[in-house]
Amino acid sequence: MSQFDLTDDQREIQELARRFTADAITPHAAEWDEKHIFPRDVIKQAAELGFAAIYVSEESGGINLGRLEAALIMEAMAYGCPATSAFISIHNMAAWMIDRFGGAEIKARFLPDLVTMETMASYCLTEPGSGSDAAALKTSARLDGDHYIVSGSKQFISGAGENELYVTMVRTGVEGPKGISCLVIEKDMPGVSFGANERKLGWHAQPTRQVIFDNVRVPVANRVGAEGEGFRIAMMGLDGGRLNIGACSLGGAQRCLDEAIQYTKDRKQFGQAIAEFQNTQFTLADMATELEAARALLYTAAVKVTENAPDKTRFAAMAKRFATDTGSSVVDRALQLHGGYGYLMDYPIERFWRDLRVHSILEGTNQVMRMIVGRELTRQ
Ligand code: FAD
Ligand code: 2MC
Repeated sequence: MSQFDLTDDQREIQELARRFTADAITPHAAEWDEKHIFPRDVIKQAAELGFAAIYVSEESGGINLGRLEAALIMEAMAYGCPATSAFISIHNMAAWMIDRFGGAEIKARFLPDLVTMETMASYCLTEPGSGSDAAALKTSARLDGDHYIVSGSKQFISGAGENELYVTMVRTGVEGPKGISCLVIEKDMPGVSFGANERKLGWHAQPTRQVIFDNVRVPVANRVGAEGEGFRIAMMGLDGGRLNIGACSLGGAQRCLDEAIQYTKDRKQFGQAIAEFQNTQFTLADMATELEAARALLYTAAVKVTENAPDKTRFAAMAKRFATDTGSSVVDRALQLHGGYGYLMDYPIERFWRDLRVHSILEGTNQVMRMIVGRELTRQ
């Protein structure tokens, strides 16, 4: 078996995710987008397949698969709706952080409901004043007996207002990364409130809001990992999240490539199918080639994260940068091949174009991805 062959088990999980997408996601995704519907029930159905806890351990109720399997699932679901797939990815990232770094008590309290998606989780790192420079975050958590008093706000939080749990990076100590800890904050704790649902270019199928903490009393028992470990935990979560976001771009771009092939075979101009023009064929050829290259890099990076390879963070960053930029570029060309029809909401391309655009920004901008790669390449 070559390094890039999928095993029978991997093909099976991919097939399961594709069938689920075809049945439960693809037929409804345009409506979710247009009407800004958050499809909570369909997302819960994904949990029945184990997709809410893909790399959570079996002891905690997860399906304990690797990051390549997770990427295959995210890619398959994004073929129908990148926004929904990405939402499920973020939940997976938060659940994994609790399972991997939480103590027995916090795991027993939160994971059973996270695994079934009875409760859903957000990941809260970004603040109004700290996006790329995440270690500059200011949300404070001051120790008061067996509670922290948390004050501050988190910006652009996916799932905010809908989700029950907020895996939140807060400052418990000194400035910089070493003073950061990770707390699970519950929606119904007094002092938690939410901003308005942001009006966005894409990702309409899930809400994005500010989360505001006003002297919220959070039990010390809700801390994940030790004090000061929060930044490392957050970054390790993102190693996997970035793979998944890249996979969401691959899935969305594959859908648009398939749509473009069909469309150009059907559409006639100058007395022939536009697929017969050499420009069309060369464009499709480049789209397919670049997508396969991005997929190969992403799968390689996923295996490295599963294996905890020393260069996993660099590979996850390279793969996220390349897959998201390639994905958007492929979708843009698919739109061009559809002519004016590509610009209409009657066809799915414009939705993917809008949904994929944000993948180059969130979970670390593609400039930050270059910074991570460049720093490691030039480190002494
Ligand atoms: P800035 O950091 O202000 O960056 C602005 C520009 O400057 C960018 O182009 C950036 O690349 C560039 N830049 C910054 N620093 C450098 C540098 N050193 N070198 C070169 N260029 C640089 N965050 C969460 O924590 N949880 C979520 O669930 C979440 N969901 C999101 C959902 C949506 C729809 C969006 C839009 C964002 C979400 N985010 C979330 C936030 C996201 O991660 C940030 O937007 C992102 O990290 C960038 O931060 P910023 O927007 O503050 O931009
Ligand atoms: N795994 C483990 N540890 C890591 C790590 C990783 N991937 N990345 C960094 N660390 C450690 C690092 O080793 C260091 O520890 P030590 O001093 O003990 O060696 C510590 O964390 C600080 O790291 P840096 O010195 O690299 O920190 P710096 O502040 O210079 O830069 C940077 C970090 C820019 C990489 C980080 O701030 C970053 O990723 N910024 C982008 C923010 C981001 O991705 N936001 C996404 C929000 S979530 C979202 O958008 C969603 C949609 C959910």
